[in-house]
Amino acid sequence: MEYQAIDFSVQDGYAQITLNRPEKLNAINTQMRAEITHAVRDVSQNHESLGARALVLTGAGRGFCAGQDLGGQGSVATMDLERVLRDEYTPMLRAIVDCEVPTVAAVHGAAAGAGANLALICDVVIASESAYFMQAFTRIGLMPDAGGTFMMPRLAGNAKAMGAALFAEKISARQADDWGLIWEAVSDAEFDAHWKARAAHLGAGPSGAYYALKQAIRATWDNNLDDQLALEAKLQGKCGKSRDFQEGSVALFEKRPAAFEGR
Ligand code: LHQ
Repeated sequence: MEYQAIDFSVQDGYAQITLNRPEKLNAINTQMRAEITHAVRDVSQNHESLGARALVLTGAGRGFCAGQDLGGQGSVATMDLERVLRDEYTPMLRAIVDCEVPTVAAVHGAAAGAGANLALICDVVIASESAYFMQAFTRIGLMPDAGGTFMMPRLAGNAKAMGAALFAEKISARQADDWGLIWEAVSDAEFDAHWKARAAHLGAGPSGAYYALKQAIRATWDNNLDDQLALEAKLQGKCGKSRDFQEGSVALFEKRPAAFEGR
C-alpha cells in the first residue's frame, strides 16, 4: 500500500507511523484510518522480517491529532457516524490493541477527540510537557468515542472520566501523568530524544515477553483472579521456553546486559 496520509518507517528496532496531515492538525479521515489500520496489521504480522519489536504513533507538525476530520462547514451533517465508527474506527483501534508488539503514542501538542483516544488506546503514552489531551466531543454536541468511554474510566477512574467528558477541558500532560492516563510527561526539550530512546529500548527487547504481558494486562479487564492466574501461568510457560529467557538469565549471572534476539 502506498501511504499518503501517514509516513511509515522502521529504524532502531521499532516501526513508526507518523500521522501526516499537519495542515489539519492530523485530523483523521477515511484514508488515514485505512492506512493506519494497514500499517499496524503489517507490523503485527511481519514484525520479525521488518525488524520491529515496537510500534510508535506520532504526529507531524505542531500536534499529535485533532480527532475526526470534521471537514468544512456542513460536511459532517451527511456523515453516518455509527457506520464510520463501526466500519472504520473499530478495525483500526482493534488492530492497535491486538498488535503483537508494544504500541507507543508519542504525543506533542493537541490530542483532541478521537485523537486523544487513539493515543490512550496505545500501550504506552509518552507526552511532551506542553501536550494536552482533550475529550473535545461535547463541545460539538457528541459523546466520547474511539474507545474513550472504555479507556478513560479504566485509566483515570470514573470521576475523572466523567469530568473530562462533561467539561471537555484541556488536560495537560502533567495532569494526565498525575491521573494515570499516560506513562510519562517529559520536558519539551527532551521529548524527541526521550521517546526515541524508549522506542529503541523496546526495539532491543524480548518481544515474546512483551506480547505475553500485553495479552495478560489487556485480559485482566475481563478476567477474575483465577482466570488471570491461569492465563499468567500459560503465557509465562511460553516465555520460559524462549531463547530470550535463556539469554536473560545467563546475562543476569554473568552481570552483563542481556542481548535479546526477540525470540
Ligand atoms: C481541523 C480539525 C478537525 C478538520 C483542527 N477537522 N480540521 C466524530 C465523527 C465521526 C466519527 C467518529 O468520531 C468522531 C469523534 C471526533 O473525533 S469528533 C472531532 C473531535 N475533535 C474536535 O472537536 C477538535 C477540533 N479542533 C479543535 O478544537 C482545535 O483545532 C484544537 C483545540 C485541537 C487545536 O486548536 P488550535 O491549536 O487553535 O488549532 P486550530 O483550531 O487553528 O487548527 C489548526 C487547523 O486544523 C485549522 O485549519 P485552518 O485552515 O483554519 O488553519 C483547523 O480548522 C484544522 N482542524 N481540528 N477535527
